[in-house]
Amino acid sequence: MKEKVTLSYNRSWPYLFFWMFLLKMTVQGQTMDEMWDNRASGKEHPNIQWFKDAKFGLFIHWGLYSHLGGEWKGKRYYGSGEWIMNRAKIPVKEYEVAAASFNPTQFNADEWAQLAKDAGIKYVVITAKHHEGFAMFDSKVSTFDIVDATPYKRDPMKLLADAVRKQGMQFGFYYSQFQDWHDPNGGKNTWDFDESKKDYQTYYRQKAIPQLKELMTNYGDLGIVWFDTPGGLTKEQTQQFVDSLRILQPQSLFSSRVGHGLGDYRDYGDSEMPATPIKGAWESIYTHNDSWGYIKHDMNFKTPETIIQLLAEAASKGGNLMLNVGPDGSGRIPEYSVRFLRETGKWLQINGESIYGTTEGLIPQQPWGVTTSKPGKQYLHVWNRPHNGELLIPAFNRQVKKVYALAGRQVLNWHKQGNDIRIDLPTFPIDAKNTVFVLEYMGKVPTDEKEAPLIVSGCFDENVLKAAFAKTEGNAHIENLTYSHYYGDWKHTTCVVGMANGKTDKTQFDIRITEPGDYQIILEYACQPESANQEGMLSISDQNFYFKTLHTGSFDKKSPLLFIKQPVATVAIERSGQYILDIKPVANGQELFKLKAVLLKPIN
Ligand code: FHN
Repeated sequence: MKEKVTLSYNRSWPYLFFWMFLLKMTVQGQTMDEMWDNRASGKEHPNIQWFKDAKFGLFIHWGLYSHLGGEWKGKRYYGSGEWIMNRAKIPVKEYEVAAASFNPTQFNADEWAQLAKDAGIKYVVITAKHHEGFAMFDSKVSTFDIVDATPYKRDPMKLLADAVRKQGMQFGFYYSQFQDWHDPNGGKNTWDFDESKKDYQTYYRQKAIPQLKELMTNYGDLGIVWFDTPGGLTKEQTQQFVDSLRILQPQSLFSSRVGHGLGDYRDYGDSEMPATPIKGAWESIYTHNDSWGYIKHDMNFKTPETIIQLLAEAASKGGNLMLNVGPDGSGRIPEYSVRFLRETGKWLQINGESIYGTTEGLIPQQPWGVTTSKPGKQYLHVWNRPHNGELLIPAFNRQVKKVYALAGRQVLNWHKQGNDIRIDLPTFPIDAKNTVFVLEYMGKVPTDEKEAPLIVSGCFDENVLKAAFAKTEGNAHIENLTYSHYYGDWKHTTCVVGMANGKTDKTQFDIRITEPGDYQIILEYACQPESANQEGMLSISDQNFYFKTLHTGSFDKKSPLLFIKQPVATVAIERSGQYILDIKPVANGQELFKLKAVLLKPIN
């Protein structure tokens, strides 16, 4: 998509836009990486520490779209309910009519803030204006807002900002700075307005900036201003845009989607978790069901266990989780969001020490779970209990002082075996969501231990070697594939791709098998039609195993990427120790497959 941008100097905005001349330019079509700009400025914001410590945020998508609930003229829409105006191509005039019956009388700011508090949330970010262009606050810039255009007539943002701060949490606004489907000059409404005739600068000058100024002036201290889907500005213009807003609230953090690498912290793609630890402040954002905005027929909610494990995973990689809820048009948060958030809060009440204020774990991801750190402590988040009740901390060459359960502080026996630590676990329910143990130690843990081999153990039903941890040769390389099921419900899968040449291309996993025995080896992959029916070879422990690829489907961003789990070998491992498992095409041909993982299952 091409965006035509006309820049014009305006005397009334001297420090905003130093555009001295009438200038015309074209901004190249946006890629997804630009829409989801995840680059931060690299300069540490003086107020970043609260954000780094917070770990758990609540995202709220609430707008006029919530009133429609994913349905328009009797048709149900799936995925991204906040995009209904765009997807149903609802003309501005018709969309405006919906506001006349939007009356969220059930909205109770104190209840929302109490829920966030109970859930263990540390910051709340709500959509003040989404792409639909409707302001959920009292704006003097446009009458298309909740006070002027609806029977509700009050400003819920004011009430929520106060209630959230009263509970001791940080408060922030989401603002769609470029896409505005209501404004003739705003980005991306192509069904009412001719994109080539738009003057984005007029839109920024007349709507986005004045509204952002309202938000940054009338609602107290904002912890965050969460920009989204940047567009229509060059880097210099974005810098001026940022500078003009920073003056109002220098302590506010700006999300990376302000664009051009000028944010204060990194936001990953929607529902994306980085595969490995990341330095600097960052956040993963996830929907609770399959949509950001309320959809009445979307009941696919993530369970408390999934939320807790996502939270621990983000913390183990050094980042935050901001989980979204989509309240309905009456102002109620969906019941499952309420319940599952409270469940998460109960877990955090006991285990919060292992999440808040932590930094990335120093022990690489294990078959049992992940770790988070505080000085002299490793928090061991155990998701999978080893069958023999002995937790292996591989190659931990530090002086261990003490190991105990975080809940109840029960001290545990442990012993050293070579460089490994082996901890005797107490019994805990097999379905526990995340049981945390604390390992206290002396001395520094060098970060190069992250290079340690992946553990494969006979004490778990399944050991997953993820593509992100593979070493690749030749044309083989690691790629993050992004696709959606419905619409905007993005999925991200890291795969090894590009293995096509039998002589040069290879994927290798360095593993350490801790229990000898028989293992079944399974390849998890997606395979396009042209890749199917090719021969590949897997080698381990001086044995070669041949297999043929099976067709699963084509890769296309707009549909599910289907993965098959294909058993390809049974192997006897005589001794515990280090092994290399590699996979390559037998001959030259098409890409062998998109390899997501290799699974090793002990055979008892
Ligand atoms: O288009 C929006 C979408 O509706 C939602 O607000 C998400 C949240 O990160 N941001 C945009 C797409 O990435």
